[in-house]
Amino acid sequence: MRVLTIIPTYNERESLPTVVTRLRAAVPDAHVLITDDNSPDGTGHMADEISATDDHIHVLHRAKKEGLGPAYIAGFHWGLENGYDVLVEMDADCSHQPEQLPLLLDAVHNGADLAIGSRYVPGGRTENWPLDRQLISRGGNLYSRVLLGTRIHDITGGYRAYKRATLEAIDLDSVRSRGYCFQIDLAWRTERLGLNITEVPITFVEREEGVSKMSKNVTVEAATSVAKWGLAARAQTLAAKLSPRA
Ligand SMILES: Nc1nc2c(ncn2[C@@H]2O[C@H](COP(=O)(O)OP(=O)(O)OP(=O)(O)O)[C@@H](O)[C@H]2O)c(=O)[nH]1
Ligand SMILES: [Mg+2]
Repeated sequence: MRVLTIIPTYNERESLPTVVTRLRAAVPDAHVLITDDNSPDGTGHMADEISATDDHIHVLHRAKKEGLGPAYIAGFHWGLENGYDVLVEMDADCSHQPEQLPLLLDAVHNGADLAIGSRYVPGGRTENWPLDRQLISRGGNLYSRVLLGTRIHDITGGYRAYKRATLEAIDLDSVRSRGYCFQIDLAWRTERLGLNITEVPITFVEREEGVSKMSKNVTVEAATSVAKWGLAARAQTLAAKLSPRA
């Protein structure tokens, strides 16, 4: 399996060297793609320097900050074009511990079309996460369960491994989500395609360096998008029930 781990970055100078070093040590065969949105703190330049010393590390420079969604979509296209079999999502701030990546890759190896590193299945947990963040995260998952009827416990989680065929089955260019609802969007598309989703327990660790990109806009986007998708799905189910049978 050729594995590509995509790490989106925006102002992650303090965290980037650590996450890359830990990842290269944990899974030496995996390639890494740093997808930087022209970070004002020079993360993109730092990524170029790191990549110049290691042929497993690649950099995708994007013109401006557009959110997590477009950065990942660009990374997925790059990975698919370059022939990778598994495409991994990982945050730059070490909240997703690189040492746990083999757990996700094992799940894919054992048949998962999408493996999600989950905080909310038995064995999964968070470490040093402030109560307000825990509540937002738990609330987001509950909200998604109620409105979408999803069976996924950690649908907002961003530590994932996608089989290439899963991303090929999703119309990536139709994805409009920019912030964290991007994670919900893709997981739900995968679930609705009837593909195999496995949740693997992980320990999510609060970032130690750098600044959060969590914002009110991101939360509002997620709340309204999930409500919209839930209503659209219900309308579709109703229309199917009402339509005359052949
Ligand atoms: N390329 C790109 N990366 C982004 C953007 N927004 C966030 N990221 C990256 O996405 C990952 C997740 O963002 P975080 O700021 O860690 O979000 P969070 O985990 O909810 O917030 P913290 O709890 O404070 O860490 C990090 O690697 C960020 O650098 C963006 O607009 N563009
Ligand atoms: Mg983080």
